[in-house]
Amino acid sequence: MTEPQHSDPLQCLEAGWRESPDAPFLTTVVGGVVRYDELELITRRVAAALRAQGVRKGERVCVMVEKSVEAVFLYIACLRMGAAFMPLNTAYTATELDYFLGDAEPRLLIIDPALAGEEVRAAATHRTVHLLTLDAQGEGDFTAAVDSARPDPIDERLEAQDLAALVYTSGTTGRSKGAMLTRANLAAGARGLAQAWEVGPRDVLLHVLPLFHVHGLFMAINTVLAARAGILFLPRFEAREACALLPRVTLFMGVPTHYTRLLALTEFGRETAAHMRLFVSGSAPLLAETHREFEARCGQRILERYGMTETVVLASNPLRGERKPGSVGPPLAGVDIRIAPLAGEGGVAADGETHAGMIQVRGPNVFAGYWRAPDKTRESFTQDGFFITGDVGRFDEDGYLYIVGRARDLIISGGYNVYPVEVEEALDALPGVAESAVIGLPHRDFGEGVTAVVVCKPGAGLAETELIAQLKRRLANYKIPKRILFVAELPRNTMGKVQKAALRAAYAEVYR
Ligand code: MLC
Ligand code: AMP
Repeated sequence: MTEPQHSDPLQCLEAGWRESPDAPFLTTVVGGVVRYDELELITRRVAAALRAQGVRKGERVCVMVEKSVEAVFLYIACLRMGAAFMPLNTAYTATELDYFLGDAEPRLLIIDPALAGEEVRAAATHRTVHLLTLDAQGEGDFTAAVDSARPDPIDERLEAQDLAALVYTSGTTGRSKGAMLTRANLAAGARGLAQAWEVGPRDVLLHVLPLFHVHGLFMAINTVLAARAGILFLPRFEAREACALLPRVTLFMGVPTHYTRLLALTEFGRETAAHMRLFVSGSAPLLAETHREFEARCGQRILERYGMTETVVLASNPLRGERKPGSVGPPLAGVDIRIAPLAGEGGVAADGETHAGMIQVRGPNVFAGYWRAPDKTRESFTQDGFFITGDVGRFDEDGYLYIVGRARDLIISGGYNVYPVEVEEALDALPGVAESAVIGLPHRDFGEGVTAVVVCKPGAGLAETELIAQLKRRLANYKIPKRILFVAELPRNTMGKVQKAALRAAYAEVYR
């Protein structure tokens, strides 16, 4: 195992390049290999292409592309020149993108050509953002710009507190906010995981996650860089293909949906997992029953960990100690986690366990605040500097954290966050809809299935398929309800508040 000590993600990369120049950094399934020493040259050329487009240190580069090796280079090139990488889910609609461009004011938008329709081009022009394309095969006018660029000779002066990434995350109220992650935040996350999981140059990670969220980007790529490990790169997760590739790797990082899909394959078993050193799960709760079924099937205990866009990573079950099903483990080294009493409750229980309360966190991995939203930033931190996560948890007597609920109205579907209020607003704006309530219901594949309960206006005959088709024009596809149920009225308490718990109980069996 190596001891990754660098306090900057780029230094991590360059250390790898110097110490093992011909080690493979990334291998594609069709056999392409990018060595560590090649990364230097390639990312300097990408940086030069960015500079030629007018991008300077501190400016945002908005990237809304399908997963590709070139997208990885683009991210590392931003790190190299100190531009803030701003990834967006390719599922976002033109309306959603327009908001992000207006809020972040990036210098450049690099987008998949299939997404760069008239509406998107108009939004970019109106926001005075220059647009270049990059497709899933790594082709596009951005690639043409890179091909004609000479390696950028400039070594920027980069500070730990410089902005490295702006990652948008939805709020319970209002629109998405950009979480400002510094270089120090990214380095702390990468170091923390490389150390905790003893990742080293012999490890190869099967990379199946999207590159537009912190899991696939910072936890996966940065940890590999920090440890000088390698990546076997899959453009998207397909269970059968992933299963067939497991014998070539040692590490896997996934969301619970990946694990339930692997378990659904009859061919997945001890033999396929025999070469694996570690399976990690995060981004959503892993059911204790999935944990047990997985161990029974292949003999490996999934290691569950807990993170957030605003904090990269916070807690992890131990590599060597006990991995407890249902728990996300103790805090990582250097991370403070405390449980703050919820109204009317709190304190330490007699047996050393804490009562459930709000999870608050502090540490070098915790972000610098929300982009251009000082009020929201202030509200999200306590006076003594702890970030209020919005997750409800408790510690057991061994110091293992359990996430037992959420203090915010949030659904996590297949590892993607969906804020019901956003879907409700979109539904309520449709003709014929009087009101709606959006809830998450237990779903075999996605963990929670986004579900809408709708009251129609008198005389309006609404069909589920038609409402779904209309929503698809407004919202990213993973936010679209899997089912829309019609009711005469929504259950309310005496204060007039919709009783979502009653709805969840009434419809708990919809997807079973
Ligand atoms: C896809 N679909 C989803 C969905 N993913 N619906 C609900 N929830 C999801 N997560 C829908 C699409 O809209 C589409 O519907 C249909 O499923 C098929 O789309 P697909 O693209 O073919 O899906 P698939 O490749 O099977 O995707 C499933 C998945 C993906 C599990 C591989 O969702 C995924 O990569 N999840 C990982 C998300 C992630 O990286 N989260 C990390 C966040 S960071 P239709 O109707 O349009 O056909 C974080 C911090 C931390 O949380 O701690 O990690
Ligand atoms: P995001 O804002 O997309 O980064 O999602 C972060 C949220 O995902 C956290 O606040 C948690 O609610 C949830 N999350 C991440 N990891 C886990 C986990 N292992 N178990 C339960 N929830 C998790």
